[in-house]
Amino acid sequence: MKKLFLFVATGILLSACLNAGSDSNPGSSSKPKEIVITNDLENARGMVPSWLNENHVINMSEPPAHSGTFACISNDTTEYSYTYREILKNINGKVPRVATFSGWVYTTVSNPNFAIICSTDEKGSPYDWKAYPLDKELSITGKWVEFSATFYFEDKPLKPEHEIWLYAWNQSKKNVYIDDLKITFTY
Ligand SMILES: [Ca+2]
Repeated sequence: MKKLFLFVATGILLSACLNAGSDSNPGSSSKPKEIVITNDLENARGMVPSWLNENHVINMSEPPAHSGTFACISNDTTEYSYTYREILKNINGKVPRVATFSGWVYTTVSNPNFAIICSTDEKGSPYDWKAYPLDKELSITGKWVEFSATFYFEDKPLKPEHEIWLYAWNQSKKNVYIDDLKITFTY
């Protein structure tokens, strides 16, 4: 019994030392496993760094925005939503394994042809393109509902120089709004 206790105690001590060693290693600051970026669109018109298409963010009255007074409209003239765009190395030293784009969506037509897009560019040329359709989930009109689209990059590994784009693509021609966006990069 004594031997077992000693073995367990040594194991705990060893793992504690290893943790302390990696944490205190200068130059490799402990990076978070997740980076979360939120945007309620209230300041979009003032140009938020890394975000594009701020002219698709409008002052809402009917329907009201999900938060505050601003949300993003998409329809036949503004197919592409307010968009997050950034070079991966500007977000974190590592490339993400997973990216999740979530938020709130309001559709005026049931089951719209509407998808969340995650694309990556290499030196200005398309590298990868992924779509997460939301048409089946958006069966109810006239109501804000939560959405979440997760993208995995194992199949085509990313490089720090790649530029990532995250946005909604509305091909339904009818009004679909999004608000309170949240991007989570997992490393
Ligand atoms: Ca808002």
